[in-house]
Amino acid sequence: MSTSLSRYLVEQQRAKNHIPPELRLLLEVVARACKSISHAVNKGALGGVLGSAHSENVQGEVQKKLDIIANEVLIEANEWGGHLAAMASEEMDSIYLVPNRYPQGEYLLLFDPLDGSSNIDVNVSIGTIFSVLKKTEGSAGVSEADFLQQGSAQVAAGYCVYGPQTTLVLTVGDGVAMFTLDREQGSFVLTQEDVQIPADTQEFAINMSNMRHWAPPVKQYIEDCLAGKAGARGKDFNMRWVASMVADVHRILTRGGVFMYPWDQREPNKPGKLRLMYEANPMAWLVEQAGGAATNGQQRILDIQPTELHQRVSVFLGSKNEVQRVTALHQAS
Ligand code: P6P
Repeated sequence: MSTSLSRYLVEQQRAKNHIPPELRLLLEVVARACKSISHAVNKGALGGVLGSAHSENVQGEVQKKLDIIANEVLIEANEWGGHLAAMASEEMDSIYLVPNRYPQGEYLLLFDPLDGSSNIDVNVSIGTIFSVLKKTEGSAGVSEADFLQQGSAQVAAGYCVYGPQTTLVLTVGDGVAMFTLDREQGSFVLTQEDVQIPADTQEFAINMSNMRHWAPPVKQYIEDCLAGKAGARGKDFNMRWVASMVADVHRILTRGGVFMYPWDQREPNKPGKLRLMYEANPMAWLVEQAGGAATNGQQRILDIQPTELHQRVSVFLGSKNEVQRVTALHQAS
């Protein structure tokens, strides 16, 4: 008898008293929204959903039609349920308060509705990343300040990768579980539990075209990897770069590896490209829950105290021993 996402969450709530009913409901709604997004993504050109929306998001990036569709699906699915106080999205400048016509809840939902959207039009895996926080106890109303919590305060985090399979990957603090969408039943089915990332790896993920812009510790780490068996590492390395964080992180959760998006001198005032609140934090928690590590080169990502909703961060995550090695190179520089 296969285990559905709903049954897994009920067991997490009942057997382990791990998640309250409101959080279980929220996660089931997010999963349903991801199913709808998967359906829209899978239509591709047949659904008229490819290409640019000819608008820009808060990051100044041109939005794809599917970026906006995915954002709207998540807002509409989650605003009426009574479990949320507000939402935040890569695609929206400010937080989205649950309209007064609906009951307010205690949870805050943050998401990148469709990460990797440069891959949409070329049919390469993309995904939805989400993070759940609780509103500050007793605070009246809700503001952006309620969202500015360390990643260690997350109560749930996950992503849904829209690839050859549509797979939802989730943690509520009790390890990482993977659920594959059974399109005939229309439900997510548990296909892996207690995901573990090997502590060592021979595979790194970074956009090598930026090498001349990196800081010395990153250059040193990658040069050692490229030197292979004859070099300091004494082993050969392979490289992967999908340019879709969800796809690269899914590979690392599945077989190990190290993912890096470091600071570079092209935009020296930006700590990195990826966003802390709805990309790095949820991925960092998932990776740590699977026995891996995640730092910004200096400190644990989950310990970073946010100051802005859309702030960016350098990211080094994956196989623990590799993350520790590249982090030690930064700390020694
Ligand atoms: P580059 C996608 O746009 C994204 O935010 C991540 O999903 C991905 O890892 C990264 O940017 C790719 O960046 O500079 O290689 O295109």
